[in-house]
This record gives sequence, structure tokens and C-alpha cells, in this order.
Amino acid sequence: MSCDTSSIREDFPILNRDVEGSHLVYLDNAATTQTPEQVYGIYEDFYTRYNSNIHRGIHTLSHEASVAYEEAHDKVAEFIGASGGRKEVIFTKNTTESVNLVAYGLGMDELGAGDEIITTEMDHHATLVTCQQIAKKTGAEIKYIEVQNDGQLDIEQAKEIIGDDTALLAVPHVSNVLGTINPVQELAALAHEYDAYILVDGAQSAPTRPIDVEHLDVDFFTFSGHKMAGPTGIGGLYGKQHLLEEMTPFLYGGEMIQHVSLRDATWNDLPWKFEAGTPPVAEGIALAAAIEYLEEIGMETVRQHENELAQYALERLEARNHVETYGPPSGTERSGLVAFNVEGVHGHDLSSLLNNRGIAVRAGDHCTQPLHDALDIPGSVRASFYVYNTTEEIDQLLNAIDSAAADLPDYLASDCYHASLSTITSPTTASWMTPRSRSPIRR
Ligand code: C6P
Repeated sequence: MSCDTSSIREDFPILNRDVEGSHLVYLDNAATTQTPEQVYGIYEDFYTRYNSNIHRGIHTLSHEASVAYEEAHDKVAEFIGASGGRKEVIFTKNTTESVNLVAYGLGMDELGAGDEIITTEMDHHATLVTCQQIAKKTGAEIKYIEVQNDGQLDIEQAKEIIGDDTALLAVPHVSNVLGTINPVQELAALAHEYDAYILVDGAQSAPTRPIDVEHLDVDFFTFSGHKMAGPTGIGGLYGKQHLLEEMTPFLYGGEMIQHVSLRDATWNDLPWKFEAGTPPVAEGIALAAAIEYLEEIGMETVRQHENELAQYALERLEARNHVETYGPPSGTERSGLVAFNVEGVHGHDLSSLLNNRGIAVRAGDHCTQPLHDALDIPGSVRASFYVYNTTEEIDQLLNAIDSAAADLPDYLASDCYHASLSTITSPTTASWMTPRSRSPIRR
């Protein structure tokens, strides 16, 4: 089934707004997706009917909120194929917090000198920096799986470095810059061969394809609501129940305890053991509504739509000699995003020029500085798509890219450019990208 973008777009009023006098073309979905009426409507319902704290009041409002919040966990569990239900789904603020929960809840107790954490060059800072810090704190060593010229992880090298000393393997399911879909099932089998845990960063995969954590056989899986048509402030961690049972809580306080004395405390049942304090109740319920919304479209349909848009954009960008693209070449399945550079135009300038035509993209290192170092570029421009995007919008992007070089002199002389300088941290156009052959990830 194909994505019925025109009817989907009706659910997202924000897509009707204008930016700089043009109709908005929103292509920054890998950062944050837009939210349909079915999801933001939850807030009005919650705050006008049953806003209250959960698990604390013996009154109707608290009971209704508690039930809806608990059932939201069940909904997420079903969506990602966690047969343990709510006990295997912890609500967190976002992927970053989920990764930290595993790093502190498991890493601090289980890792030590002689252990190795293996992660990848394409990891988002959420995982990469957290693994680095846990390695430093515990004395474990950190090693990286390299990225090949074709944008894929070097699995042969992974097989060489994963071994008896490996304690934790942390990999992104989908790269937020390359659009690569990593062979998580194969990597999980490799990790388990050596009794290592595997933590999969699902920030870019949960929104874009069907997920079955048990089929993949991953130990931990993280995701963020705001990248999957849900609100900000809510994300999740899947963990195998027996691992979550054994792990130490990451945050302490109310809700996560069972019994407290002046000397000690015992922990609540899963998942509440890891959800200290008053949780984001409305956000959790809205996340479940986002999942229902995506299920209505069908995650297989979402996957196909993402790949179709990525291929459409990639083929056309690859055909332009002054554009360099990153990640697997067209013809290889990708998530719905394309990172690129236009020769002679600083990414921030290009992003501003596109914004002047109502087109929202992201420019910079996308929280993957080591990956950009491996690509030997200071940054890239990224267009990322979701269920409401169309090939017509990609055509608008391509037209704007084609006009960028011509538009640049006027833009550089404009007040808009001078105002933007105060917010730009990278060097300007001249040094953004020197001409080079395609995809020189490692020479
Ligand atoms: N990537 C992007 O523009 P949070 O911020 O915790 O919701 O998600 C962190 C994160 C972790 N892993 C991957 C693969 C990600 O893409 C992200 C978020 C955004 O690419 C913001 S930097």
C-alpha cells in the first residue's frame, strides 16, 4: 500500500503555514517530526478531563490517568514486539536518557578494566559520548566499528574486534546522517556469541520501519517520541525483562520505591523501578496515540515511503556534479534522509537560502562529529522525510539547490546573512567544503 500523503497532510495543520512568504516544505524530520491532530488533541482531552498525578490518588481522575499511562506502556510494547508487555518498556525523556539509563544502570555495575565497549563511527553523540564516559569511569576500553566507503559498517572488522573481552556492543539501527540500515540481528548474534549485551539506538528506526525487538534479539532498544509523530519530552527504553530486573535504578526518588526506611529502600516492580518522580503523563498517553496513528498508516507502508523518497532525492542529487552525497548510493535501501554538500556553499548558508524559500533542512554535524571527521568534512546539509512528504517537495528542494550558487552573492550581502553569523559556529562558505572526489570516507 502506498502512503496516502494528501489525506495524511490534512492531519498536520502546521504543514499549511508559510515561511518567508512561501508554503512550508518541512524536511527536517530526522531531528523532529510534526505531530498530527490525533496526537496533540490528547493534551486538550487530558488537561480538560483527567489531569492528575498517577499511582498516588485514590480518586477518579488519578485512576483514569494511571490506567491510560500504564496502557500507553502496553501499546509501545506491542508496537516493538516486546512480549513481556509494560514490564519491558521504561518511559524516559528521550533516546539520550534511555542510553544513559543502560550505561549507568548496567555499565557502572558490570564493566571494569579488561572489558571492552564496542560502538561505531556512525553513532550519534547520545551513544558515543555516553559510552566514552562509562568507559572512563569503569576502566573499560572503547573500540569502534568503522564505516566503509559505501556507508555500511565494516562487518568483517566488527568480527575481528568483537570477542571474549566485549561486554557491551552499542550500535545505531539507522544512521541519522548516512541513512544506512545496519544489520542489527547479525550484530546481536555476534555479541551474544561472546555473552556481550547489545544496545540498539532505535531513534531513527522506530519511526521509520516495523520493529520486532525479539526477532532482532536485542537486549536494549531506545527511541524518542518526537521523531515518530509524538510529542517532545517522552521516549523509551526496551530491555529484556530479566536484565531490567537485575539492573540498578538510574534515578532515585518517589514512585520507583517499594519500601523505604531511614537506612535503606527497596525497588518498585518494573517498569516503575526506572521511572522516578512524577512522570510525563500526558506525553506518555500522547506517545501511545502517535503509535496508533502510525499503525493506522502501517509501518511497512512508512518504510516503503521513506525509501522511495530517499531514492528519488538521492538519484537526482547524485546526478549533479556540484553536489556530494554521503551514505549508501542510490539503489541500496535507506531510511528517508539524504545528507549532502553543494560545492562552494557553506551548509549554514545553504540552509538559510533554502529557508528563504520556505524549505526547512538541517545543516551541521548532526551530533555525529566523529562520523564527519571520517568523512573528512566539517558538516553536511540533511534533508529528511516523513509520511507527509512528497516528491513534489523534493523537486522544490532540488530547484532551490540549483539556484543556490546564483542566490549566494545577494544572500552574503544581506542583513539576513550578517544576523546568522552570530549563531554559526562552523567556518564560513570558503572552508566548509573543498572540492573532492565522491565519498572519500577513508583514503
Ligand atoms: N538526532 C538529529 O537531528 P534525542 O535527542 O535524545 O531525542 O535523540 C538522540 C539521538 C540518538 N540517536 C540518533 C540516531 C539520533 O538521530 C538522535 C537524535 C537528531 O539527527 C537530533 S541531534
